[in-house]
Amino acid sequence: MLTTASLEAAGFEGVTAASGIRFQHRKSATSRKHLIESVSGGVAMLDYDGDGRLDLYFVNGAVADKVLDG
Ligand SMILES: [Ca+2]
Repeated sequence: MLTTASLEAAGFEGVTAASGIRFQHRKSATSRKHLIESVSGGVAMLDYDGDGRLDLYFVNGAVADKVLDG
């Protein structure tokens, strides 16, 4: 299991708080196991605005019934 201590020992440094990122992944897994429930989150890094610096695009989960109902 990865811990903060083991990551720091491997040379990684936590910079999330200092970067201002406030993302928390939320999923809404149900017993129906719709794809969007079980594979719901992720992040993409791309230069969306063409300024030469990577931008982050986060995707979160959703309750499938709300999505299916429109
Ligand atoms: Ca950019």
